[in-house]
Formats: sequence, structure tokens, C-alpha cells
Amino acid sequence: MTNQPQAKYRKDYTAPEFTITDIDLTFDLYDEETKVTAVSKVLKQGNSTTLTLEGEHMALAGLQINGEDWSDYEVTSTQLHIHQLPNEFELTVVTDINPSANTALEGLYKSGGAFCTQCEAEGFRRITYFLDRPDVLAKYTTTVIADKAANPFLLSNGNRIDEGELENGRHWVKWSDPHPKPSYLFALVAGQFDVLRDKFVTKSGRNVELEIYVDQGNLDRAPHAMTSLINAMKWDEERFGLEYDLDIYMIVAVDFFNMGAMENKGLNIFNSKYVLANDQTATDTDYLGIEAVIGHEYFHNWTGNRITCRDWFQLSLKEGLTVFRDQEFSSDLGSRAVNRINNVRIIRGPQFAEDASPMSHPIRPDKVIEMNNFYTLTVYEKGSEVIRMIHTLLGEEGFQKGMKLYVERHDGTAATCDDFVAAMEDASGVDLTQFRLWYSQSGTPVVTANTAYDAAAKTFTLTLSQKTEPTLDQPNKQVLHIPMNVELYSPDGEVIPMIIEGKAVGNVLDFTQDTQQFVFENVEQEPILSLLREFSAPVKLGYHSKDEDLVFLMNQAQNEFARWDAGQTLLAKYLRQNIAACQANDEMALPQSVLDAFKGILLSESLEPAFIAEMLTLPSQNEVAGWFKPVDVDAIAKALGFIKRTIAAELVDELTAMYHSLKQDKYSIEHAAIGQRALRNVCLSYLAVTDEGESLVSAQYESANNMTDTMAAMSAANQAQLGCRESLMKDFSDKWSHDGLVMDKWFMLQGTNPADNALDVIKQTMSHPTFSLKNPNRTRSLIGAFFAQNPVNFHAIDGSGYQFASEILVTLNESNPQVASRLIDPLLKYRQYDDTRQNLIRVELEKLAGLDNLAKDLYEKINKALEA
Ligand code: 7MK
Ligand code: ZN
Repeated sequence: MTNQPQAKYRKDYTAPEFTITDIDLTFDLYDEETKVTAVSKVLKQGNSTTLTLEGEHMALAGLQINGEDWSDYEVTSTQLHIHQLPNEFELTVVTDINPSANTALEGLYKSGGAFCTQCEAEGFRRITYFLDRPDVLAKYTTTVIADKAANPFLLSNGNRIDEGELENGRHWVKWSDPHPKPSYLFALVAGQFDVLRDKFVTKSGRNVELEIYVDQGNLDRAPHAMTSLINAMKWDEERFGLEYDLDIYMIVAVDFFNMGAMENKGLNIFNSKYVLANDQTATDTDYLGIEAVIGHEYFHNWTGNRITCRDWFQLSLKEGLTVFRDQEFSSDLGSRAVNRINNVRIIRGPQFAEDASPMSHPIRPDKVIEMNNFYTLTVYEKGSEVIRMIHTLLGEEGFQKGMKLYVERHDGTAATCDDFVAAMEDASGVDLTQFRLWYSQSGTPVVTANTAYDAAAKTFTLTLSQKTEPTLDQPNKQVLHIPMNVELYSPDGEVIPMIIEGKAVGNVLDFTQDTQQFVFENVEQEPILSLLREFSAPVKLGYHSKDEDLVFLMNQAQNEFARWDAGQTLLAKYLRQNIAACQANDEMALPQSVLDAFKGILLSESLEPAFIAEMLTLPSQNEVAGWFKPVDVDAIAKALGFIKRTIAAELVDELTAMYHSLKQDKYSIEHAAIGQRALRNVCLSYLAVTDEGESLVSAQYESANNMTDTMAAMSAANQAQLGCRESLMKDFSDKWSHDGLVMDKWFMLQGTNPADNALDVIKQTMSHPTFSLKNPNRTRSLIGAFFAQNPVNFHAIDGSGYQFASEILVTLNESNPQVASRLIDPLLKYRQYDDTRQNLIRVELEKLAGLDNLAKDLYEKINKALEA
């Protein structure tokens, strides 16, 4: 690196010296040379007479102040400094940009045949020189000019106010967005699409046109996105009282997109993965993912757009809150327990891993080099858990009061996380002083619990202690306010009322000290404790339950999440034992009582199939890896395989009967039908490792009438390495090679292939006609899956996985640093592995660190990892 990238610190925030209140943009679109004219109204707010604008990867082609050419300026590779300015003026900036050459997919670029933009976080500065920071809110008018035949649709934010024809087959459309917004919410799309249209009437009677733009020929894959959008609009009115505020809401699906989707005001741009679905191309998981992401982007209209972030350190203000809202949306529409389980799996797996990595940071980071590196599981998913804890402490009513006050106070402004907490506090009267530490402290707290029953006094004492280990970014940790949701059961399954110091208390205990005792009174018999119900705080729990208490909770706990969690705890205990056995070359074993407990769950007549499916799903290889240092990927894989085969062998008759009984004739995406397929396919994944595996899996592949069942058969064949794997894979690729999105499923199976020769096959697969390193979805499916979800092969002791990773990262560092930066994460965690692997990975990281064109994205991560 020639220039060392500079870090920015949260503590250094200052208001901007100038602001821009209005901007009029004109885009003269050409693939290789697009001219952008930006006319802004600028006001001085501070003392300086020099305006510094951000801008990169473009050429300055004109600069005027109040219509006069201006020569008192300097331009660097990232900024434009304009000197000797008056207090108030009109600024005209003309820039030339090259959308076709933009492989980073930030700013204005071509996705297939269409022009589109991605400006969050700092992409607008690749379009024009601007105050590209979220606390500068301007009204936008945008004129888009392009060739009409190639780009019949010209879209931007707000309302379409004018249009016209030009010579040479070109035309133009003018848009105006009445809501002041930061530059990261700007969007432009031009291209040829098919459009699905619908309407929505808001609760106060506003008529809203809904439009979903998809590639031509894909209209039959858009209806689920439309239904999801309408459901989201309705839900936000009912649960949060929040209504849409423009006359049009557009969603455009594009194939080249670095992330999931983007909430640009009135013009969401989506990765096509989160829009397109029909029963032949999408799995149930895809359908639910679309519902969640459509909801998420819609909910941003209030939590993000109407109230935005003062600076990027506050990202969780909009993201944590909006993830919380989309999780609630999915839970209200579908199964709350299944949603909670899957969200908790993400926290306990990849989010805890991030906390333990060199990238560990609080949900509100203090130091950032490349903002794109902070769109993380911590900011999003842990951020949502922090909002959920506030919800737990305040209750739904208190929380909604807080939301109302937050909107009243901050609508139309750029706010901070502190503003949000203050509104919650003021509206509810709940003191959140100590709670605020969740925003500033990184790492995963460990809560240890001990219990004692005093039969004579009839008291049950719960002693809790908390400790957060130091992280790379923060050596000293403080004591947090942890809401602990608990319940006590008598051995006959009755809930015991909780009484402390003579008073009835609710389920949520305020755990606010280093070590704290809770003495429950009038407890007639030694109770069974259900701890951290609903995962009421994102902590690791150390509590030694007896097997029989866990089995009791699996069967008797009042709440489904607690039942699932007890099952997971039981599995975790025997996974650990078997991993140790495997390492000691001892025999692996699973007690009959554990097998019986899971048999009972499978045969339960009162539980929903979707929930039984979750109960029977083993923790992922990565989640288990998070329990160990050093991680032994081979022993973990063997122990997981052993548990799977043992359960399958023991329950083969019940699994087979269940599998056949759940066959459906017609496909429907009703939640009940999704749940039945989920359970049937979990049964298949177990049966795949029995003698019947080969025939059941082939038969399901042949007879499947939907992608969920097709993929379940292929995954089972892949994971169990069945003989039919190759023929199924070939059949699928013959059928779907024309469709990148569908082929992503196939690429993912190649990426996660447990076979010894997986890496060779992956290298060959890179020349598959549907594969391209230029497309982020293809890259993540094949390469990302190999790095992150194929631990045994990626961490092969010969270092071949690491060498391959570094070759790929060298390429992506140039073409698309954002994608490179997401892919590198597994390498950053090298200190979790044995010395041999640590050294092998460090060699590759050092190679990358030495690149002379190393992007800021990789620079920041590699540097932290190496200095750790
Ligand atoms: C989700 C930002 C966007 C990572 C996860 C999303 C992004 C990155 C969608 C892009 C989003 N604002 O809505 O949060
Ligand atoms: Zn978001």
C-alpha cells in the first residue's frame, strides 16, 4: 500500500461546515461515458469558506458557482476542495463516469443490460462530488436521459413529474422526491423490464401504485414479492401505526448486486435472489427470505429514511431496529417459535464467531476504516437483539410508546442511537442508563448460573454471574444490564409462581451486577429451572443441567423456544463428549435416554411439524466450532456424523413412517404446508445415511414437483455422499444452466461438497458457463460456500484451501473489494485453529497484505487479524 488508509473515529463527529438543501441532477446515460450534471443549493453553516466534497473514480468536467466558471479549487483522488465561497450559492458540478467499467457495483453501474445504482454507504461519491454523509438532507430532482429502445424505463426516487422525447432515439423522464434525504438513499434505474403492477390504499386513504420491475420473461416469478410488499404495508400500519408517504413504491430486481437489497426512497433496488420465486425455481426458505427482505426494505421507509442516521457509526440505529421489525413481521405472519430459533442460531453461530474474531466491534462501532466492512452480523443481528431486549424490558405497550415518541421527536432528521434510547426511556419511565452499555461494549458476555434448593426454608436460590472476556478492540469490560427470562417448574410440570421478598415477580429478572442472587420463596419442591427463555439476551450460558431436567423441559416447558433450547443443550453435551472421544480414539456413544427423548419429539402429536423439524436439526458444524479453541474440524465432523447416524439407525422406522405420511400431492406455500415439507425433508436427511437412503433420495428427486423437495434430495445426496449424487447433479445442471439464480443452488452444493476431491471439482466448476466471478451471487454460492461452509476441505491440512482462497481474493480485491472483504472472514479467524493451520493461513494473509493495490476493505481486516 502506498497510502495507508485512515481510520475515522466516532468521537470525532462534527456537524458539516456547509449543507446542501436541494439538488437537481441530470444523467445523460451512455454505457462508457455518462455525464452527470449536479446543481445544488449550498448554505454555509460553520466558519470555513472552503467547501470539501467527496468524490472518487470519476473525472471533473465542469465547476461553476452561481453560473460562473470557478477556478479556485483543487481536486485529489478522493476530494474536491472549493475555495473562497460566499455564504449561500448555487454549485454546478459536471462529472464523467464509466458505468460499464464499474465492477465494484458501487455508484452507477451496469447490471446485465440495465443501469442501476447502489449508494449506501458511500457510493454517491462515485456519481458526483458531494457532501456524501448521512446528516446532509436534500430534496432531489433527477432527470434521466437515455436511448429509448434499450432503456424504455427511466426511474428515480419520488414522483414522475415530466417526460419527453429527444433526437437520435433518446428520451427523458424527470423525477422529484419531496422528502429530504441523505445521498445514500439516491437511486436511478434505466433499462428494459417487465412490470408487475398492483395498488395499495393506506389507512388514511392514500392511493399508492406498486410496481415490481423484473428482467423480461420473469413476470411469473414476481407475485410473491408483491404479496409480501402488500403484507408489509398492512402490518406496519397495524403493529406500528406507520403509513407509506408517497404515491408510488417501486422495486427493481437486478442480477448483479453486492448485498441483499436497498431501501432507496420510493425505489428499492433488490438482488433478484430476494424478489424472484415460483414453485419450480425457489425453495420454501427462498420464499420466506423474500418476505423478510421485502419487509425489511419497506420498514426502512420510517426506520432509516424518514429518520436516518447522523453518521455511519450509528448504522445500527436503522439496521438493528429494522431487523427487529422484519423479524416481528415474519413472526406475526408465520411461526414465532421457528423464527426465533433461526434468529438465535445466527447469533449463537456466526455472530458469536464475529465477536470472538479480530473484527469484534460493538453494535455502534468506535473506529472504522472502510464503512462497507461494518454491515455486519453484529450491527444487524446483535443490534436487533439489543432492540429486542428493550422490548422485553418495556413490554409491547411501552415499546410502542417509545417508538411514537422517537418518530415525533426525530422525523425528518438524522438521529443517533442515544436519541433512540432516550425516547424509549422518556416514554416508558424505564431507566436504561446501564443498559446503554450494550451499544458501546463488544464481545459476548458469559453468564454462569448456580442454583441451590433449601427444602426446610422452601427457597430456591439462583446465583448469576457475568463476565465478558476482553476483545481485540476493547481490553476492559463493564457489567451489563441483562434481562434474564426464567421460569420454574414443579416436577409434575406445573409453573411455580415466582415470589421474591414476598412479592410476585414477572419472568424477566434484571441482572445488573457482577454476581447477583435471586431467592425465590414458597417453593414446595426442588424445581426445574428454565433459563434464558426466548434467548432474552445475546449471551453464552454456563449452567449444568441434569439430562433428565433437559428432557423434562423438552417435553414440558410452556414455551416452544425453551423446549428447543433444552434439546440443543442436550445435544451439545453429547457432541462435546463425542468430540473428546474421537480425539482420544475412544468409541463414540449416545445414551438411550437421549435417543428416546428425540423419538418422543418426533412422535409427538401436539407439536407442529415445523417445530419438530427444528428440534431434530443438529447444530451446524460452525456453531459447534465456536465452542472450542483450538477447533478440530475433523473431530467435529465425525461427531456430528456419528450422532446423525445413531439417531437415524435408532429411529429408522419412525422416520420412514413419518416421511411417507407427510407426502403432499399439491404444492402450496401456506405455513402449514411449509412445515410439513420441512419435517419430511429433515426425515430424509436422516434416512439418507441409512440403507434406504439411496432409493428414497433418488425417488424424491424424480418425483419432486417443487424446488424445496428437489433441493432437499440433492442436499441429502450431497451431505451423505450417495452414489446418486453425480447423476442428480448432472440432471439439474442440464435442466437449469440457463438460469443463474437457480444454478446458485447447484453451485452451493459443489461448494459444500464433503468429498475429498471437492476443491478440484470446485476449480473445474469455475469454468461452468453459468459461473462468473464478476457476479456476486455466483461467487458467494460456489466460493463463499467453500470458504465458510465446508470446514473439513477448506481447512485441509495441506493448506490447499487457503492457497485457493488467497488466489481468489487477489482477483476480487481488484474487481470487487466488497465481495472480497466478505469472503475473507473465515481466514481472519485463524487463531482459533491449531499451530499448523495458523501458520498456513498467516502466510496467505501476509501475501495479501503485501499487494500494492490492496483495497481499504481488505486492508482493514487483514491488518487487524495480523496485529491480533
Ligand atoms: C442487509 C444495506 C441496506 C447487509 C445486510 C442489507 C445490506 C447489507 C440491506 C445493505 C439493507 N440498507 O437494507 O440493510
Ligand atoms: Zn437494512
